[in-house]
Amino acid sequence: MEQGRVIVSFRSECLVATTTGEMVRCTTRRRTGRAVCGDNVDWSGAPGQYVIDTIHPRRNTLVRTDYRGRHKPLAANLDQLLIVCAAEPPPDPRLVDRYLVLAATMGLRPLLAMNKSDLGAARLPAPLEEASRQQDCEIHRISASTGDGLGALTTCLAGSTTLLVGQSGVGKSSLINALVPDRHARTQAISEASGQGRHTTTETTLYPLPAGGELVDSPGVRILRLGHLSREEIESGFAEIARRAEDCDFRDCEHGDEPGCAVRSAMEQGLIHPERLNGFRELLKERNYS
Ligand SMILES: Nc1nc2c(ncn2[C@@H]2O[C@H](COP(=O)(O)OP(=O)(O)O)[C@@H](O)[C@H]2O)c(=O)[nH]1
Ligand SMILES: [Mg+2]
Ligand SMILES: [Zn+2]
Repeated sequence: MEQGRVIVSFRSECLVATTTGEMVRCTTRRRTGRAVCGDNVDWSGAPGQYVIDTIHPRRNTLVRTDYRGRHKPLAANLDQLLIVCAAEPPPDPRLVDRYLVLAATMGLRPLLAMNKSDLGAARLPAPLEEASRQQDCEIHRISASTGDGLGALTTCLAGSTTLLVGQSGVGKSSLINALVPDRHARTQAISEASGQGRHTTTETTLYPLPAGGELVDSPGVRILRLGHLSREEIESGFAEIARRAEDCDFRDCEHGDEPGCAVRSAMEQGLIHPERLNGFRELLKERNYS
């Protein structure tokens, strides 16, 4: 039996990076369950018939929730969340708030990359700047086109498994291409080894980085449904609100027009950004109580 790391998974099959850097195609058995990108596994068998014997316990799991509220695991064992923004398309603070909640609930260290620095020094919207300060989110100004700032970012990614997220058009694909020099060859090798053809490009995939660490690209997380989260989980992405909510008169205060709301009064004193509070309340309302 040997150890390995799952690079990409399909229905009952997955590609495993072996300890010697090869890639093998393995089948999962019903009793071991389905492996996902980032799983640490034991595998064995003869060429062409490799199987996953064990999926090691997951430190955390990235889950996609569909419109019916069903959960599907996409990736496991992540350390960091790299939120990619750009001057164009302009950042959406509400979306970033959601990513920060995702990071906090999964126990991921959040990082923010402001891409396209070659187009000029873009100012972060105030609520976004506030969000990154409150959630200890390091900001990197980078350009996937010119390579500006990629050295410092590479150092930040080394030794960790980092999930890449961000709205369409901010330069995620360009950034992966810049950070993973053999990406094209890898994608082809993955397609060949999997026998799935171009289909693989839509699957959550793990890329080893030359300077250490791994990047996880997951097209599936671009729609972030957070309706299944508890109030406490949502609060974990809003440190400045959670701290003051303890002093509200009502335990289930929604920080609207309730009397004795400490959060509202903190906002009126300029201690909480109104857009952060709006974003928080929006997420509270989105919760489904099923
Ligand atoms: N000027 C500039 N354009 C960039 C940069 N990175 C990406 N782009 C462009 O932004 C567009 C979207 O990039 P893409 O990587 O496809 O974004 P994705 O949708 O997040 O994967 C493309 O036209 C890229 O050439 C950058 O650092 N500077
Ligand atoms: Mg892309
Ligand atoms: Zn309140």
